[in-house]
Amino acid sequence: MERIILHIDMDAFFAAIEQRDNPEFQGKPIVVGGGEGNKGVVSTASYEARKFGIHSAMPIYQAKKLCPDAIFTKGNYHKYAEESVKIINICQTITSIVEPVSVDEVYLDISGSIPFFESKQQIAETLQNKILNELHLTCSIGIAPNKLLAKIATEINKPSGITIIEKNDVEKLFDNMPIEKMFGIGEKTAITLKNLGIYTSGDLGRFPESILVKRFGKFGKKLSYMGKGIDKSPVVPISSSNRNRPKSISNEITLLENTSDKERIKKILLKLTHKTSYRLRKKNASAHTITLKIKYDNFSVNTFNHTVEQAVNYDSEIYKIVINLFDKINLGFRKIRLLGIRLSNLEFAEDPVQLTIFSLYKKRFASISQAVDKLKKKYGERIINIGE
Ligand code: TTP
Ligand code: MG
Repeated sequence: MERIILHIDMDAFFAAIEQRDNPEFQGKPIVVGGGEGNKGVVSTASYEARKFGIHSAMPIYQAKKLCPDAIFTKGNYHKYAEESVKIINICQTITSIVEPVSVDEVYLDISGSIPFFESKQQIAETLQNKILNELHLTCSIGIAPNKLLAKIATEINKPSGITIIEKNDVEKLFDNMPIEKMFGIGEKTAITLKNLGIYTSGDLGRFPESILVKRFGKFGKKLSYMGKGIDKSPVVPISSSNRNRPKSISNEITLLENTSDKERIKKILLKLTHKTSYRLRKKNASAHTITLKIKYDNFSVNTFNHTVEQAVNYDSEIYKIVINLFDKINLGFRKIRLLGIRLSNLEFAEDPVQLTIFSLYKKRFASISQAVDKLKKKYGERIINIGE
């Protein structure tokens, strides 16, 4: 059976959410991103702001030069993540084979859904309408025999478009597609390909595979497939097998040198907080009880714990509790040899979609935890090392 893949990409995602939630932003140039003052880069810009040449990854100060009257907002990643979850939930009403690939992009394998609808076009319209009615956001959709072509299709009519690519359209489309516009081909690869006389995706498809393999190794084979519009990768649905539930999550660290330097100890506790809370979030969990363990240079051990009514799982929340516990300790003449944090009394969110979205945001933004920017400012870049 021929596969039918649908790709969806939200229009000006973060900016559209801000426009929806702040009616005074509607129809205006909006720029989301940046940090304090003019620091940082643009996350995204509304289509009104794009007319001035503003785009993702552009430094904020440059965007301000291009359009001083634009509305600049830092953005709220938690809110965006919640919207991503809702989008996936809506996609799952069309089929269960739904794979989120970025914060605002999803693939659906709709091969089996066709009998329930009039046409591919109608599936796309249904999805667009649901998202518009329920979330008041617009999206663009591409439908094609595979993921590669579906993603290309989405880009063709943005914003709010629906584009269907059939197998027979590929040759003409690819002959008109400059090689640097092809997904998965970076700047460097494009230069190398041009040196081989490959200027369009069509050229790539016609180029002898053996030479590409010689030049690029395994990637050469993939390139050759891409040039022919072939992509055999499946849509991998979100797994619901996250049933692995620990009783507690803990991390300890033995210090290289015993110390009573409180600032140093707090930095180490921050690192430990990142580690444990990251593991906690990966399990889609939050904790009611936070325990601080301390081993002194005389090898005696103390534990201190605090239980909260509302379970926590962000670094900032957990770190605050850890520091409160630590500040109450009277070290006296003792030095600390080992520090540990244990998160227990765990509560699990069932939803694997949330977990998937969390990891996508993390991949994109280094950390979803709001605490990170604040902590970076306080302790410097190096101490912030979220992840494992
Ligand atoms: P995109 O889908 O690339 O962009 P977009 O949705 O804003 O606009 P388009 O209509 O062209 O699809 O990215 C989705 C979100 O990811 C975007 O709203 C903000 C964020 N993002 C960044 O933070 N930095 C980046 O460099 C890019 C490309 C996106
Ligand atoms: Mg988008």
